[in-house]
Amino acid sequence: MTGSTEQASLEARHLELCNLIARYDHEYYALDAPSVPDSEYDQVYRALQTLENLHPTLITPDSPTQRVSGSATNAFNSITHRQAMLSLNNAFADSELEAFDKRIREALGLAQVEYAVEPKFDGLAITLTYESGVFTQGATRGDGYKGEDVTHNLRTLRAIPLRLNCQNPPQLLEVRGEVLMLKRDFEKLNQTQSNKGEKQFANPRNAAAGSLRQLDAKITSTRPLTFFAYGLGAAESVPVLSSHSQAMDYLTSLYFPVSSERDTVMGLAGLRAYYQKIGQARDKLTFDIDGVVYKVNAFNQQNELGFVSRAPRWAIAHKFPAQEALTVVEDITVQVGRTGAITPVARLKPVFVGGVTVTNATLHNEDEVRRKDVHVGDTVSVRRAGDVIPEVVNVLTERRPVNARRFEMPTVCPECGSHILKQADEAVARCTGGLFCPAQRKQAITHYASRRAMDIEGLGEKLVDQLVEASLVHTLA
Ligand code: IWH
Repeated sequence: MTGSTEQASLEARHLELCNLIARYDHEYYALDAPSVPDSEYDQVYRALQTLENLHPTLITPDSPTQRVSGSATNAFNSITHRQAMLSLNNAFADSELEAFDKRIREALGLAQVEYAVEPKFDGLAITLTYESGVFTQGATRGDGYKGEDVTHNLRTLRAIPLRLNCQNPPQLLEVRGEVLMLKRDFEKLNQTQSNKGEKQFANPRNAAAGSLRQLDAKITSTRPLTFFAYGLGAAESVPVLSSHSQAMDYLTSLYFPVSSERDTVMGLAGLRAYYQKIGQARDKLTFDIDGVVYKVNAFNQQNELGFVSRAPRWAIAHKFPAQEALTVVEDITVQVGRTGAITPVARLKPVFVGGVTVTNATLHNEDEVRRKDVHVGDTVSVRRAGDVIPEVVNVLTERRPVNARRFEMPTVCPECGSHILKQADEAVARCTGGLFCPAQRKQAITHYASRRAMDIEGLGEKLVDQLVEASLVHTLA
């Protein structure tokens, strides 16, 4: 081969590897359906690295190996958005939803309107700029008009294409979406942070925000962030798109992840059914959401409706009950479990969270009380997700009153007076009373009689409590 044909075939091989990795990233992050195991992905990635090491002139700025850039900066530059990133009006009650639909039907003079519907990600709104198909800039929403330049950090997210998957790319395309951390990745990150003796994040949103606002993109690249697109900003020479759902299909074709829960529905009844459906699926989703978003689907109808002050008249965010709220710890007591495990419990000033009024939150064990540094009198953030026992997420130490009281683990069981012992290899302390302890006895009997054990009809918690308290039952036999 002559020099130039050899160069051409190396370039072709380079492009082939880059495109293959871009496709694998899309399958993994956008479709949630990788076509190859991670080991194969790794092998292709290493092949690309080897090729670039042998022939550094092949390296392009949008090669997957170039996601992490050189050195750290000391500040983020301010960026003015080409098109403002406006906020959405919120609806909390069904009556507000009804009013939204009514306003729209009356303004459009229609009996029923088609809506595009999607979960509202609880992440950070960003905008991505692509010029001639190449990712050139990424910024936070900021105040909606000006945001911060976080391009270097966003480049490290494999969910964000460095080049649009498209033959004739638009001259300009702004993609709006949300950076977030999946719940399982957040749990893992907190575990690693704790192993390294570093700070814990309160929730996936805070973890995503902290990771995105790192001055060193190398740190961001180690954080498991992902991205979902939900709209377009400024656009030049894009194909004709006549609805939000078409725009989302277009973004998918370019390799952007868009929510797989997105849908279109007809009228108020469709909105209500979708709200119910996503509300029920909320805890099973892999990411946190704080509601659902409804948009009039047809762009010509959106244009007819226009804006009121700073928000579109054609869209609304229908919120779910918050899963976290602030309240005060009025006391810390302990509960005795079926096997004697002593669990510290925060007694709270009643607070409405996750759709119910919560008065207790588990503190798990003594180590956890120390780690979270919970005192009686503290203002704490409490989380209740689904049917899981409410828990204290963190303490707002700056609000700690001077007379706050430190929790001391009792040395004797509050139920039976037996010694409480903590085995060196266990996190939990236990009451040593065994079935002599009425708390343990009640739970042992209830457990024995329960559906999944002996299934003794009628012998539930209430009856067992009465039998034990009246000293009528001392042993299972
Ligand atoms: C070694 N992953 O980020 C290794 N299978 O198509 C390589 C890649 C990944 C892990 C570990 C967890 C994750 C996999 C794919 C695509 C992108 C990606 C894939």
